[in-house]
Amino acid sequence: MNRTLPWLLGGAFAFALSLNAQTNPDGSADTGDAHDGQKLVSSEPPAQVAKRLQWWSEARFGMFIHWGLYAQDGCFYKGQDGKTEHMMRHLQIPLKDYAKIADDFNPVKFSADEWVGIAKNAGMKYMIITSKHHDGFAMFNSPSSDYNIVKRTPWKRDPVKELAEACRKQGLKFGAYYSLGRDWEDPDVPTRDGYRSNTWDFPDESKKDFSKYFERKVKPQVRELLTQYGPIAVLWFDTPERISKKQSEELIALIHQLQPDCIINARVGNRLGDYAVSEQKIPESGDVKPWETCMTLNGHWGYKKDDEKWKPTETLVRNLVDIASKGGNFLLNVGPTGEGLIPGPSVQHLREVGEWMRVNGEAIYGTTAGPFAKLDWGRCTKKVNGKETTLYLHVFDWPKDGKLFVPGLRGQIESVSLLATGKRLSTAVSENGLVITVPETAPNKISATIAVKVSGPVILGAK
Ligand code: FHN
Repeated sequence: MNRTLPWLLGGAFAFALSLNAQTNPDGSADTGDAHDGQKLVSSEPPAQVAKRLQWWSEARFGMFIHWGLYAQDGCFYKGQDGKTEHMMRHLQIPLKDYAKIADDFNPVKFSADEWVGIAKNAGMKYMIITSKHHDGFAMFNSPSSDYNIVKRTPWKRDPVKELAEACRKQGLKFGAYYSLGRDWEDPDVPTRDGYRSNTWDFPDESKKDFSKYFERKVKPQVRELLTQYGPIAVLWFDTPERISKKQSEELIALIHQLQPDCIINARVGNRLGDYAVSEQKIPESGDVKPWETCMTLNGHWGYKKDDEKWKPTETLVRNLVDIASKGGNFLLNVGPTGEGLIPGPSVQHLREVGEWMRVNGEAIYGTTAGPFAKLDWGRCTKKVNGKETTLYLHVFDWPKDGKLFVPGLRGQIESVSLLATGKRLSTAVSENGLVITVPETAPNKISATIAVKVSGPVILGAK
């Protein structure tokens, strides 16, 4: 018998498995972050996807919430530093011991109205909360799995229900994050490299069958999320890991059958989904496909009690402007405490972002990427309304000589004004672009907006 045949078959199987486990063409691990230059391969007509995404594209700015048992003591466990919301994995806490955290999880200071009010006041238009993170603990009433916040905590309330209702009351869209390919409670969840599996309770990766977990937990819980809480605007999947293309497609079909308007991100796996995820980073340039940058306010997704390194409000505003100027959405994360409070510095910085948005939100909401490749002094977003185009110039570095040069801009300029006050500004057309005379002091030192209204096409480039 040919002795090499089994090796060949084994190798082929391993290769097939690796493809099935999602690797990029260059062999690098694909976290489902399709914003790696790869095209999304949605089977739907682009116009149908664009229609579903319309409110999302106009919203531009949302709140991400990472909340779970790991928040009980700020990602610490019995005095040990669990580092992040991956605390259970970092400290290899046995499931039976980790589950006991729920016995004391009693966030009596939680107020859905307050959390939604903080998001709304910041100018955010949608909210996405972790319904189940990698620890497998459902932060919602899940009849298919008793390992959930209503069944296993003294608090006995359903924050997903309360937040969905509060969002509807206050006019925000509501969505749920769901850890798809990592679940440290279920014995059948292998990961691409094993490294992100629960190998301390369930050591033998080769015995794990993702399809059993997919049928037993994923599909029932996705169905619960889409039938228990009214409209779910976004299902934000994470870490697709070993899901097959067929299973990704099956999940999308289930979601669309239950809620056709529900947006699905690309971490549903296998280059499917409605938009790409750029985690903790802002792409150098925009992208043809819809995309969203998700980012922490400090260095952690979940509440980390010893992390006080909060991003300054200037950074948050300029990130939002930068992302919008490239046509993306900004999903900014908060990590509430075990008591149910969003940390004070998060609230303060979001309040300050809201102050900026109340004056300049028109230059973010409903805009698309600006036409300039690069502007030394800031960014540009664009809004087209029939024959009229408004270019919003976001000036980070206010010119000291009172002259703002817009390279290459020509076309029928109807008006140029400060968005904050409506004050009209004078301009001069040079052969290389437009020169705007600006007041000595910027209306806002973080980012001041100038609205340039152009009738007809915006023309770029020297005469
Ligand atoms: O491992 C998770 C992490 O905890 C967090 O939820 C982020 C959010 O995008 N997603 C995974 C890392 O890519």
